[in-house]
Amino acid sequence: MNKGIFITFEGGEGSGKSTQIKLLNEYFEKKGKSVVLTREPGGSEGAEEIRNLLLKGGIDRWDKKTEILLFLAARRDHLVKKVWPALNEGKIVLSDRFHDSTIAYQCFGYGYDEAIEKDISDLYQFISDGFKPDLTIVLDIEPEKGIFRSKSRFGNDEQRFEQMDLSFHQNIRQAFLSLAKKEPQRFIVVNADQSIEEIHLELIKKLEERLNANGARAD
Ligand code: T5A
Repeated sequence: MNKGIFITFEGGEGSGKSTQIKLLNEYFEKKGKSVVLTREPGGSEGAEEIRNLLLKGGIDRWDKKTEILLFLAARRDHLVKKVWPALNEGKIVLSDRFHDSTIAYQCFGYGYDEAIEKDISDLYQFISDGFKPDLTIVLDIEPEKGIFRSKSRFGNDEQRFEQMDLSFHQNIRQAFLSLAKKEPQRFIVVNADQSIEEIHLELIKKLEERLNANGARAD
């Protein structure tokens, strides 16, 4: 099991995850690596259907617990149908968001809730048997700047979470930073308030150092 490398990207809205994933994909492909790009919510056929339910519509479309169950159902389908098969074939899987987003958004976004955190942790164990990413890259940027970038894009109708107020997004930023502090061996934090090229270079440098240290060289 898990001969490949599973790398997840996390961060607030518009922090540049999709942009950096594409650049990292090109970087790995130049080295002859076989890479799978994916995202959450979504990534598999069934999970993409659930994505539409989650990201479109008004803020109050779902109550808190229904929302969590939908994210976790989508994650299970994504793991079973796409992530685990690719890892078993020795591929590098790059995912735009994964379970840390559920902890940050559903557990800290609306204000920290200890009971919800415990429930999310139990549900995650149920759907994943404790499986975790090998590495998680957090693109860190002030929420105002990220949301501005995200909203300037044309034709994006998946804005359910972007409509939340600023304190929601500030809670999320702090949540990602504290998750990174708790698990420094899994997380890499990159300053996302730089040019696209500068972020890419910082990311590659930190990633290579970490992969070498973990004995999982990517060259
Ligand atoms: N969610 C998700 C949960 O609540 N719980 C969960 O468990 C999960 C998995 C996903 C939403 O669902 C929530 C979180 C999200 O609200 P999404 O559409 O996938 O929705 O939203 P995001 O992941 O936030 O994706 P975005 O596309 O909005 O942001 P990205 O991918 O971080 O940013 P990117 O690369 O698309 O860039 C945004 C814009 O900025 C430009 C790009 O060209 C683009 O126009 N840009 C830069 N501009 C200047 N300088 C830079 N360095 C730039 N980098 C990119």
